[in-house]
Amino acid sequence: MMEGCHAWPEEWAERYRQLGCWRGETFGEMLRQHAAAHGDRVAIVSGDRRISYAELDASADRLAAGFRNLGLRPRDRVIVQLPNIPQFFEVIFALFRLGALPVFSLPAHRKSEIVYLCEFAEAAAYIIPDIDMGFDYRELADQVREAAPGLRQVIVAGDAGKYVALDDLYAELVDDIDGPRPEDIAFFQLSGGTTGLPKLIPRTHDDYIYSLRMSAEICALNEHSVYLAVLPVAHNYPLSSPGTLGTLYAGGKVVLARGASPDIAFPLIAQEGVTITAVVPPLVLIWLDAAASRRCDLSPLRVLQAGGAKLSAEAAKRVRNVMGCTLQQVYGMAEGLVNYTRLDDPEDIVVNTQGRPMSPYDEIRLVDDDDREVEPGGTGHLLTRGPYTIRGYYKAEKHNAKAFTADGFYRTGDLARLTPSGYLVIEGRAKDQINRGGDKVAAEEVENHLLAHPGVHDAAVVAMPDEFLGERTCAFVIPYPSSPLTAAELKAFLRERGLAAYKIPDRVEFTDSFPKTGVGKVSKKTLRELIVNKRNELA
Ligand code: J2J
Repeated sequence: MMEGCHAWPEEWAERYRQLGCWRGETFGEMLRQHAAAHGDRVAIVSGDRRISYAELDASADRLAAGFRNLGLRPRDRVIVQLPNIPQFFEVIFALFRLGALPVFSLPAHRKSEIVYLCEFAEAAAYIIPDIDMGFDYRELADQVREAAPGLRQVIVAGDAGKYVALDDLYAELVDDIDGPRPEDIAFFQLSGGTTGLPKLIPRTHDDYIYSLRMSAEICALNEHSVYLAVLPVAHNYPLSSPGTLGTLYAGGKVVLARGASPDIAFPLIAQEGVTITAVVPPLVLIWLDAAASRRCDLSPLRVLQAGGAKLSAEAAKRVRNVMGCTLQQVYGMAEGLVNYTRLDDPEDIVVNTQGRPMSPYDEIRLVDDDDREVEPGGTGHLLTRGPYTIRGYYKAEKHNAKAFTADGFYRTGDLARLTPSGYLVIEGRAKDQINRGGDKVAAEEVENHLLAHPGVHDAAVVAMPDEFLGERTCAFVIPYPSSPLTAAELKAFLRERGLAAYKIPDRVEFTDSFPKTGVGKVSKKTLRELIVNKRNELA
């Protein structure tokens, strides 16, 4: 196993192989087999472009050769920050073939996140679009290179300017590439984060492909399935639950949307015969309103998945009538464990639970603050272990000691209860994170950026309830007495530091002290109550 990564203990690895979870597949081979079996079938649709399995397979080979010519080697880390464009798939399958390791970053990430990733992962290359959604990623690359001089290559999909053009890299593959083994790390996902710095999640070919196979089965995917990707494709949910990769695993068709609004997504559903798509709760609300108020043909759609944050039962109840399809709740995490309501589950379960584990070999524990099992039906901290849940973050020994139990259970940081039929209901969160409509914000990360401002004495970031996003972020700030600070000034400061926009606090409250807990820590619970009360008074 690669340095800094935690393999499953050998007896567990052997068990997962014997149980048939890990079948010795790799991503490179998976695509190769589809190309051989039905090469002319469409794999990816993007605007007017239709890419067959054979074409995707050939592009991956040629690009792998190009990456190798450029000096990329097996196990080199490559930051991939691409939007929903076909090149995303050509790039990642090329890297998979080569055994180089994509580090998946989101389009919203900016200098602060990318510089950290480049340095922490010791990245050899950074792959970006030219301009997307009005933002010039080449300018971001300029800043990143200045701050992270170890970065060897910047590769651009589109107009590359002074950087390497992805288009120029497609080369002839002259000899076979000795690809990775199934038990090797395939890529790194990013954790939603609870600490000052995001953690890297190493996933193997074996474990991830198992999660794709189970997801595809539960979602009844086959070669006739059409998956619409509206969320950013690099995120674990649209990538694997069953997402784009699960759809390719099943031999189906992936349709890439360049946005999630009904104006973009609904016509694609009708034109391409989309059968399944995945959204976050705020989008469910927008789509329900749009579908109820206009004439649109959503008839091909069989399954609307909602996940990433908790969907309200009220919204859940409306989906079948308004959208004319089955709702599937998905509760998952990039670290592993994914839960689904099943397509034939009764209404009550689909509306009121966040599903049950996808694998019979997922182990679930619900414990109190002292790690003791809670009473049946009681709410507790959710711990999990299984054939596709990691045993440790990359190079994070100190954090791993807290985030995993001695016997390898991952502490999800979520509070949940189990129904008598074994479905999970998410009741809350113990981790210091804000879930902004599916976008995860680590309080400590934002606090550290606020503390870098010379006028800030102390800062505490908490969630405040929000009807649309579920939660928004509120930063409580104690300024130095002599510095007259404004909220606008602080937000601008965070933007200048290159923090992703979704992490900029929605609201800033100035105060001269923080409420404390019995042991003298800042009481975030009291701060959360404070902001709720203040908003109620204003309303
Ligand atoms: C409540 N909270 C949820 C849900 C995630 C599939 C689906 C989602 C993710 C994901 C994913 C929730 N109800 N339905 O990777 O493969 C919160 C929990 C969880 C955290 C994980 C997938 N679905 N959550 O959202 O790594 O707090 O993955 O621990 O981004 O999102 O976030 P992330």
